Amino acid sequence: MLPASLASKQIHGLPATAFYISDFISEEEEERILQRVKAAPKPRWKQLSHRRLQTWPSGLLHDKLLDAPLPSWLVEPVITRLLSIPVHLPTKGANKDDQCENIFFNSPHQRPNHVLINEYPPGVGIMPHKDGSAYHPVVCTVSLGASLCLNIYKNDDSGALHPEPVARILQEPRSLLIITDTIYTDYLHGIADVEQDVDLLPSTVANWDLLRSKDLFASGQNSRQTRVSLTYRDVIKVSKLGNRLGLFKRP
Ligand SMILES: O=C(O)CCC(=O)C(=O)O
Repeated sequence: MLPASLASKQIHGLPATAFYISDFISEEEEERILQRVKAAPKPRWKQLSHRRLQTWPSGLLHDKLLDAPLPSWLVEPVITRLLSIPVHLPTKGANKDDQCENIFFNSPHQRPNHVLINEYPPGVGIMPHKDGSAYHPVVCTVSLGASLCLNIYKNDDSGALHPEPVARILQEPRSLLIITDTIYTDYLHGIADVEQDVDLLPSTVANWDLLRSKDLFASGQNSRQTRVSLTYRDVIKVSKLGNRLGLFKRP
């Protein structure tokens, strides 16, 4: 069941602003998307040292995306559903259009146009990083297959990374995490290279109250299994060249 607005799903106790919806897609939808990810032809995968990833519709060139549609299995149900959720509940007397603004209402294309698919086997994470200025500062992550913790980091005054995360967000399979505003622009995020997330407690997991299956983490531990993430973003600069050459048709 989708929330009436994102406001009820805000992760409090974090820098502004992050939202977590534990049951964003169903088990059937999760399975269908995982099948499409697995069915992608081998050249779609970019193999990094421990992790592999797919980039849809294509990688960026000098921070620019060649205009091309996303495949329908990345649009339905995720983008349609995402755009259907207003950020705030309507307030009495407000203009109707203002009441229904979703999280992409002020992004250049009013919707995500780019998806990264990352696959993390147990023990594999991603270094702390910022997503950077090629994207409008909203990133929406759908998690598939398994749970893990996303760590949030801050640079100290000299610009060096403070090694201890300032917060942790536990992402369950089928959940949606939205990161925007200061937490997007001023903080870094990363995933530790561990086989187990430990010390999981209401006091150490920022989104504990919003979790679907707190009981699964009652031992304070999460044994990692292979987790796939879909990260949706709006790339600011889009080149129409791909369209003019007729290079891309919706797969
Ligand atoms: O898999 C995730 O949740 C994070 C992915 C990520 O940090 C990225 O794509 O930049």
